[in-house]
Amino acid sequence: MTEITAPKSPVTAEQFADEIREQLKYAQGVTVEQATAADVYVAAAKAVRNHLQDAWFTTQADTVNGNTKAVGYLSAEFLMGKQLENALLNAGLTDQFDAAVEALGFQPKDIVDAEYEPGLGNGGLGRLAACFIDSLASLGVPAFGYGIQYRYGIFKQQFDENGKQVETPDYWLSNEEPWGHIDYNRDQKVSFGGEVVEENGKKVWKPAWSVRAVPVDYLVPGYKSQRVNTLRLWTARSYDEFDLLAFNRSEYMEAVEPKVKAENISKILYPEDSTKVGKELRLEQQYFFVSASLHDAIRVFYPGQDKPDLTTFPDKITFQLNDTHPVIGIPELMRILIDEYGYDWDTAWTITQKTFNYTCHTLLPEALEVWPSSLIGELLPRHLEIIEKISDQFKAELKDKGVAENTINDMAIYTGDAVRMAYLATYGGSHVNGVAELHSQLLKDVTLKNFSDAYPDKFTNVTNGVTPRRFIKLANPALSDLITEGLGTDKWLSDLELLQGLAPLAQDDEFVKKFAAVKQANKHSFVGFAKDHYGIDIDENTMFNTMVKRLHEYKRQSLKILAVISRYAGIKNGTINADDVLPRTVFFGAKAAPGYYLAKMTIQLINNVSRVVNNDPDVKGKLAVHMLPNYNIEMAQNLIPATELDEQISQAGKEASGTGNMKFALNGALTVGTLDGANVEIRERVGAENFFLFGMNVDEVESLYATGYDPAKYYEADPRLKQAIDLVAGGTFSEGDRNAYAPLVADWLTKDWFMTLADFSSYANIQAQIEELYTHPLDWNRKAILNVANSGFFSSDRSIEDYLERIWHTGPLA
Ligand code: Z16
Repeated sequence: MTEITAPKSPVTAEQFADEIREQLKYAQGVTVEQATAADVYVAAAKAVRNHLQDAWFTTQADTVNGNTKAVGYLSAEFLMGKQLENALLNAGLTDQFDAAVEALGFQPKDIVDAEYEPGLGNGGLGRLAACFIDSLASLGVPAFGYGIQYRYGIFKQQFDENGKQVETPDYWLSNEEPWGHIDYNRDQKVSFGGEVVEENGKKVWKPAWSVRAVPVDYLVPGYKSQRVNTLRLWTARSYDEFDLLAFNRSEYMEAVEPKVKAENISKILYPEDSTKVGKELRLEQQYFFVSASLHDAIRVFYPGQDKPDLTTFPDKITFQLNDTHPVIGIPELMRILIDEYGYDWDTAWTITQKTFNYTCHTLLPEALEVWPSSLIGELLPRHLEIIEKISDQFKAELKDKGVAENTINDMAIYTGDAVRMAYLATYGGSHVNGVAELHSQLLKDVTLKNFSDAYPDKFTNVTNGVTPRRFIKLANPALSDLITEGLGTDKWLSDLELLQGLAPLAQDDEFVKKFAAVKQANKHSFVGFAKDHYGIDIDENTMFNTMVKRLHEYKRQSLKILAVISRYAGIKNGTINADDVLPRTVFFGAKAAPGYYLAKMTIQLINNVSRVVNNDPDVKGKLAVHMLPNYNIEMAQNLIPATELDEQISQAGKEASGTGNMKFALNGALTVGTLDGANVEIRERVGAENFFLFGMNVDEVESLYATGYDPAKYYEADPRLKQAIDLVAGGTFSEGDRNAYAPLVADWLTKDWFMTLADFSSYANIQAQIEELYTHPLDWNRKAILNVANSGFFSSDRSIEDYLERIWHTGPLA
C-alpha cells in the first residue's frame, strides 16, 4: 500500500497567485492584463486541481491495492453544482485563493460566479448522488461515481410574457470546462442490436453497431480526508467519423449519420423526475454507461489480466444501483461473465447477486421502469435471453419457497411483454433500500410487498442526507462561523451530530439574537442576489417563505398557490384584517418536465398570481409572490440560508424522502409539512413543538381513497378554498379569460388525485400558528436553533456510514 501523501504542501497566497499567473500564461495564453474573470476562474480551477493531483494518484493506487472493497455508485445523474469553491475548501486553499485573486485585481466572488453550473441531473436523485460521493471521499472510502457526461444538461428555464415555462438548451460545454480529464486511452466499446446465434452449443451475440465510450474523470476531493476519489462520466463517440463513400457522393448528411447516431447517446439528459419515460434512447443511455462502467471496473481491479479470477469481483467493488436506471447492469454482468469470461451460469449468478444492491427512490408506481420486451430484444437481444432465464430461475425459486402460483405471477420479472426493472433489481442484488424510514416501510408493505415477504432480510432503510460542506459551510458562511463560535470548534463539519451542542444555546438570548442577525444578513444578501439575477425588489422585512423543488402534482405546489390566492382574496375583501396580516414574501422555484401539461400550467398560474398580487396596491407590504426562474444548486445555496419558513407539503405517502427539507432545517428554517418522506424523521428529531405539522397521514389518505374521494365536497365546505378556486376559474389571473386554467380547475374539482383540496383547510388553519410565533422573534429563533441543533443526523456522512454498515460491508482505507 502506498503511503498517504498530503496534498501538495500548502502554499502562500503569493505562491498561489503565481500558480494562477502561470496557468493564465501557459495554459490559457492570456496576460494578466487581458484576463477576464472567466479566464481567472479557469486558471484557478487548474491550479487547485494540481494541488489535488498527488492525493488523487495515491487514492487510485490504494483503491486497487488497499485494504478495503471499493464502492461503485452507478447513477444516471450527478447534480454536482459549481466546483471551484468546494475544491478550494477541501484543498485547504480558500484563504490563499481570496488573497491571490485580489492581488490579481479581481473579487473572489466574481471568479467563483464565473463558473457555469453543470446540470447533469434533474433534482433530488442527482443531487443525492453528488452528496454521496462527497461523503464517500470525506470518509476516506474508495469509490467511483459512474455516470454520463451529457452534453446538454437539464434545460434552462425561462418564462414568456404569459408566464409559461420556456425551455432552452443547457449547452454547458460551450466554454472551457477545467475539471474533467478526458481519457481516450481508457475507452470501452459498447455494442447494440444484431442477433444471437448458436456456435458450438454456445450463445454468441453478433451486435449490429457499436459506440466508443470515452471516460471523462472528475476529481472528488474529500474534506480533511487527504483522499480524492473519481467521478467517471462517459461520453459517447463514434468509431466512424463519417462514411467516406457517402461523403464522396456528396451526401453530407448521410455521411455523418453514424457519428450523429453514436454521439446522440450522451447528448441529452432526460428532463424527467420521478416519472418514467420509456424511450429507446434512454435505454441506450442506460446500457451505454453501465456496460462501460462494469468493464472499466474489471480493467481497474484486474490490470493487464487476460483471465482474471472474477469470483473475487464482489470483494473488489460493490455496485449501488441508483433507482432502476442502471438495472440493465445485472444482465450485463451476467453476459460479461458467461460470454466474455466463460463462467457457468450459477457461478455468474452468485457473483452478480453479490455485486449489486438496489436503492429505490420512489413510491409512484409509474416511476418504476418497465421496458417493453420488444425494445430490449431489438437493442440487447442477448440480454433479453438472460433476463428470461433469470425470470424462470426466480419463479422456480419462489415455487420452492412455497409461494402461491398467482403471487409468483404477480412477481414476474419478465411478463412476456415487458421487463420490470425494479423486480429484476430486487431479485438480482443482495439488498434493497428505501431512502427514509416511512418510504422503506411502504416499500415493504405495499410497493414490493411480495418481495419483502419472500426475502425479508434483503430489505433495509438508509435515510438520505446532505453534505454539510456545500449546504452549510459554503452556502451559509455566517451561520457556519456562529456554529463554530457556539461549539468552540469547527469539527462539526465532519461530525454533524456535534450540532447538538447548540441546543442549550437556544435558551441564551444573546446567542439567539446573534442567530437572528445571521438570518437577517442572509435575507439581505438574497435581496441583492435576486436584484442582480432576476431584477426583482424584495422587502427584507417580510417573512421569507419558500417552496423549491421539481414541479409535480404530488408535491402540491397547487396547495401553496391556492393558499396564497386565498390570503390575497381575504385581504382584498376584508375577511382578513390587513393590520393582522403578517407580511410575507413567498418564493417558488420549480422546473416542470417539458411534456407535463398540468405541471406547466401550474407554473403559469403561479407566475400570473405573482403578477397580479405584486402589482395590487391593496396588498402592498403584506404579500408578495415570486416564481424564481431556473431553480438550480446555485439558487439553493443562496435562497435556503435566507429562508425562514420552508414548505414540505406533499401528499403523505408520495415523497420518498425529500432532501431540501434537510437543507432548510440545517440552515435554521422552520418547516410547515406533512407526515411524508423524511419530514417524519426531521420532526421526530427537532421536536414536534418545533415543526408545523398539518394534513392527513398515510392511513387517512388510504382510507379516503378507499371510501371514494370527492374533491368538490371540500370545495363546497371551505369558503376560503371556494373563493380561491373561483378566482382562478373566473379569470382573475388570466386577464378575464375563464378558459386559461380550465384543465387545472377541472382536475382540482373532479380528480385531484393527490388530495390537495382535502388538505387545504388544515393547511390554511395552521398559518395562524405560524404567524403568531413569528411575531415573537426570540421564540421563533429558539425553535430555528433547535432545528439546526437536532438535524445533524441528516448529514450524508451518516447516510454513507449506514450504507457501509448495512449494505456495502466495507469502510475507509487504512
Ligand atoms: C428523483 O429525483 C427521485 C426519485 C426518483 O424515482 C427519480 C428521481 Cl429523478 C427523488 C425523490 O422524489 C425524492 O423524494 C428523494 O429525496 C430523492 O429522489 C433522493 O432519494
